[in-house]
Amino acid sequence: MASPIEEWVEESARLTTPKKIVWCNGSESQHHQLIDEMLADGTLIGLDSKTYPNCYLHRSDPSDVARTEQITFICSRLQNDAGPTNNWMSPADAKEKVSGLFRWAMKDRTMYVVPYLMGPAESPYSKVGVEITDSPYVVASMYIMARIGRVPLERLGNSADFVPGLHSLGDLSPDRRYVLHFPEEKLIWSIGSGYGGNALLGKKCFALRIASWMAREQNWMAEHMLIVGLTGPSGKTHYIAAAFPSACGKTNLAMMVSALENEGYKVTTVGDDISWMHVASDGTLRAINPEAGFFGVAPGTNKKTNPNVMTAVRSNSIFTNVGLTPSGEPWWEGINGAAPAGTIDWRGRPHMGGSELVAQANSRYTVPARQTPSISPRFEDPEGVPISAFLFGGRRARVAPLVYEARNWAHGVFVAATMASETTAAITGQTGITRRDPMAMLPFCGYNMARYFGHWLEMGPKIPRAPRIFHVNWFRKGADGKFLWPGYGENVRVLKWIVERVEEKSDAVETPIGFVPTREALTLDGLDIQRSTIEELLRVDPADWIAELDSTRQFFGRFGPALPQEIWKQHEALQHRLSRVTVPAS
Ligand code: SAT
Ligand code: MN
Repeated sequence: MASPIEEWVEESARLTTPKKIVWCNGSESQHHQLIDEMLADGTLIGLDSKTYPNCYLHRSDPSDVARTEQITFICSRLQNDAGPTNNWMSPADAKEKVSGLFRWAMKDRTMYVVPYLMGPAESPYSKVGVEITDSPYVVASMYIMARIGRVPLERLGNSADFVPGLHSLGDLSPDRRYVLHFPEEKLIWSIGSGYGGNALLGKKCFALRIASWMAREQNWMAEHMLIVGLTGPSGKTHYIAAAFPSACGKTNLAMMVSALENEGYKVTTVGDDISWMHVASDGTLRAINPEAGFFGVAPGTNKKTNPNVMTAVRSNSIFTNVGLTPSGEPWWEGINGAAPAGTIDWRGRPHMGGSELVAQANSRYTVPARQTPSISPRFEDPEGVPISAFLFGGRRARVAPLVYEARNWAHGVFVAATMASETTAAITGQTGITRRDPMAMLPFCGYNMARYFGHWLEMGPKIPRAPRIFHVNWFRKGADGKFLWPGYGENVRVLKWIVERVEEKSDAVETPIGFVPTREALTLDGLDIQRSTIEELLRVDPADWIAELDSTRQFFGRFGPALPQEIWKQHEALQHRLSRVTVPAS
């Protein structure tokens, strides 16, 4: 008798009619055979084998370079289960509309069956997915980003406990492109795109959208968070999970080189994008990184902003939509000075200088996580790492101080739910527009976000040793429009204060928005920064925060009666605390 996975493969083959089916076993030899085929047909270009051994460049269709939120749908039975911030289609409508696009889609192509495991091999928290795809580039990327082949197959056996994901490039036409999630069936359908976030179904589709739905049903948390360890001079390591919207330096923070290394503070990387967290028997919240690789934005990455990843990408990596130098090395804006003469741009054309980009703005590297020198010794720990603190942050030129601690769990959930970031020119062409992105989950929550806030509120009391909740802002600007805080490796100074708060060892002042460090509580030795700058970084301006209350009231209003009352209670309480410190205009 056919196993559930075999049955699903047969069913998918009847629909998409591939010319051949290949089961991926995760072996190096099979991976290299696939790479050789892609080198032969031009899907991949080999990079310099001395400086970038086993590294490749892929150029995507120019219309297919980023996630496409407008064609991403949650197909729950009830529209209200998707909520006001997700696109919704009924499962029946979605299947009818999109099965037509899958029909015969693999006619002249090979169908690859990619069983994959999200999470460490031996972890009770890991989960199996199976992706069917007609893109060998997707298979080679999944080889880096997840544990594929034998390991998940053995774990699965004859069980039906896997998340199926059907993917086809289709004809790559943007108007026949869909990324569909059927949360009740735990099923994913994606057609018309080969781009990472749309096509590597283990990442955003499974590990966030489907997993967030499962997590709510099963009392755990699937979050868009990096995970880092901060080891102090005593040798004790605290783990921190942090959520930021895009373009806020998440990957750089995850792989940061501590500016306090001489003082004995070292940062290690567990994950750069996603965290799955369960309450453990010792009362801690344990986090695993479900991924095995990093899929990071290349432009702006260099030896200064992220030396660890620059070392990591020197082998076994795939670069997508970056430039190619005459010596066969990858190149992107910000890597190091000007592009060498003779560099080819991301579309494969000679770069003529001027303002045309060499690398596409969302060009990427895909690299095995274990290759970063900063990788945590507990990266593969099946039990996960205990989380001491959550960090939420955004890009705010004003309003938010460098760091503050929430008053308690419920207040922390409110802080996270009001998270916002100002857009950068790269995203919209308009700068300084404040966008709310609660928990950085707006595009990734697989259900109604009002209920997601409710899930967060309910989780706190279930975690005996719950993480403390903090908000950070590396991007505050002075009157001259310049950043006040140096950022990057210096951010460790803020992490140190956070860990000392967790250990009840550092000072803070209570303000209406929460606890802000005293100037003395921040370790600033060796940093050339003026006293007035620090004061400005830590300042809480009640007038700014009162304006913020209006904006958050409007945002929460979108969720109607589904919004937990506790969120409104927190909003009122903040208003009350602010009104006590502001002198009314007479
Ligand atoms: O764009 S992706 O979803 O592939 C990656 C990311 O946004 O973190
Ligand atoms: Mn992400």
